[in-house]
Amino acid sequence: MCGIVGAVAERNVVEILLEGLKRLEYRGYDSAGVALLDKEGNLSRIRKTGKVKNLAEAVESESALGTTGIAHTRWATHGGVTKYNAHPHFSSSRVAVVHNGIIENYVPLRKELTAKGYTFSSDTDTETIGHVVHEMLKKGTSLLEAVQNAVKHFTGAYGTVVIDKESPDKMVVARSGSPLVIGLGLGENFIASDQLALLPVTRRFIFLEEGDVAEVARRKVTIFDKDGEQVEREIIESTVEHDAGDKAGYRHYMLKEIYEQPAVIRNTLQDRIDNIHNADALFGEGASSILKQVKHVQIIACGTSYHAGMTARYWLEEFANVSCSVEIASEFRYRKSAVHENSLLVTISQSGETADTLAALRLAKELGYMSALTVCNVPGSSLVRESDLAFMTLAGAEIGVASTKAFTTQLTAFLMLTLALGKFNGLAEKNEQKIIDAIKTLPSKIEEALSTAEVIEDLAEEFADKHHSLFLGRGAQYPIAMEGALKLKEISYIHAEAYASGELKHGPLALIDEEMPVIVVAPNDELLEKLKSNVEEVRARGGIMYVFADIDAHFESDDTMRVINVPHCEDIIAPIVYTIPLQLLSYYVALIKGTDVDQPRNLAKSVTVE
Ligand code: F1P
Repeated sequence: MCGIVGAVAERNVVEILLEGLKRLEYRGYDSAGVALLDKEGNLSRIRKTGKVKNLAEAVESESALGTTGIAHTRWATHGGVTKYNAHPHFSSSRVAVVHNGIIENYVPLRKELTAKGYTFSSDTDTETIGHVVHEMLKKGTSLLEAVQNAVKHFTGAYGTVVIDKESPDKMVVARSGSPLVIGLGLGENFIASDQLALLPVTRRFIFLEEGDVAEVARRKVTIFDKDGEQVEREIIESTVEHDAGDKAGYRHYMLKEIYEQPAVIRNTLQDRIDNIHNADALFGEGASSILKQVKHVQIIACGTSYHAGMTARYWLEEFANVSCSVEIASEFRYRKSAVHENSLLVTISQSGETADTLAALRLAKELGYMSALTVCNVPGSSLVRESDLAFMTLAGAEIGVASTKAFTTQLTAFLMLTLALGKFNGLAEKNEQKIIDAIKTLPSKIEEALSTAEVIEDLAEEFADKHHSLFLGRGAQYPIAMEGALKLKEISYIHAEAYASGELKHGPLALIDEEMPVIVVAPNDELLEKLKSNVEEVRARGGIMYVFADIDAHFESDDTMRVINVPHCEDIIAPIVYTIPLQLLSYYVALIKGTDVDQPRNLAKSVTVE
């Protein structure tokens, strides 16, 4: 969470910082700020609540200038959304700091620092960083040494950048738990919490590792590892394409990303689906010999990615004959779990930086999983770097906070993992071919599913005044119902719950009335008759239903039920196809409600704090 950008240059860095913040706004957008040092060592600061554009207006009207600068877009953890809690934070008018993460011991630190005469002007944990560094500087050390000493006092997670008025041509940065990447320029250098921020100025990056502290000057970058040893880190040439400014004519990034799904699934499949037996090419070197031995798959993820894992479980157990458990990362990491024999840990994440998922991966390494695979959309992200194997979803940058194309490409990845594991666990060639043929129809089936948009836009009106809703599905469509409910919650702020429809009579039926729309996911599969009985249970209690159904499922619209036809497809790909109309539903309801579709309140795209 929170976006960080910093620069040291000969030129004025203000535009670089603002452009970087705009590109990072998906990480948090409740307030933003910038601190600048000019060549004479004058330190200035501008902070604004609200989006980066508010800050940009203020920066322009004040004609701000600086050759060294740090900037931040905030997702509040400690302290409300006010100008005073916005970063950068100062210690006196000497040290400025931006921070991503949580300093967990900030309460005792605050007490100690107050006793030493420091005054606090915010409610944040971050402000302690500036004061501790300042305290170290008073002992006559360099900024680098001051930060190296200061970090010894912090527990929790931080990606932090510090500048000091007395050393105007450098930044010192430290990483522990929150990602930071150094961007290398010619006679100028940069820092950011995500390479996307720096793509307009460089493509050469150094990804800092856990415990690294680095001094970033105009012409020199010096990195020290967690033991204080000077180290060389690899310089990586980025291949990431990203133009955050481009909505390609769509009103929102989310809509653009929904419509990109046929193309990005095609990308994700290309060169892979016809090469499914070459596990090393798909999942990384050594994958074949690892997958051969897998007896159990443990999937760990959060949010939408967790729903991808829940869906994958149905496929892995049914078609690959491998037992599978799925758990939310924040639960897994804090309980004692038993490790199955020959168990493969699979993390799923669009960002590759989700703090809980990363912590779960690190824990799993200690617990003795045979190997760790990540299904991820961001090359070079922490999860990719720290996993043994990686399957890269090729969804391209996803800017809308509510995940759409990242989710369906994750599901596509799991269909391929199912085939790869199936090969070693008795999946018959004939069935394998049937699955491959079905997977290949995905892009065109999704195109057809997108044609439901007009009908859905029309029925979205009926949701605008509702406060609650219920999503129902069975089998592999149960997690899709969960994902549909999550999308509606995230962007329209309508309370939405999902149930496996067999559970209806165990409680949720009590909620049914005409104010509670019930959304049913109804492909024409072997569970259809069971689902139809559940639909009747809702109808008998006066519920209003919206049924997303295969035409051959023979549902008919009437006073209490509106049927939306979804194109017929093979059962195995139905969870992906039925996701599309549910994404569209949440989008059009949000549009009518006038919410901020791409940046819904209180959320962020990359959840780098636990
Ligand atoms: C997990 C997640 C996303 C969601 C939102 C917040 O992220 O819950 O699914 O859309 O952006 O984070 P990740 O682990 O998949 O990056």
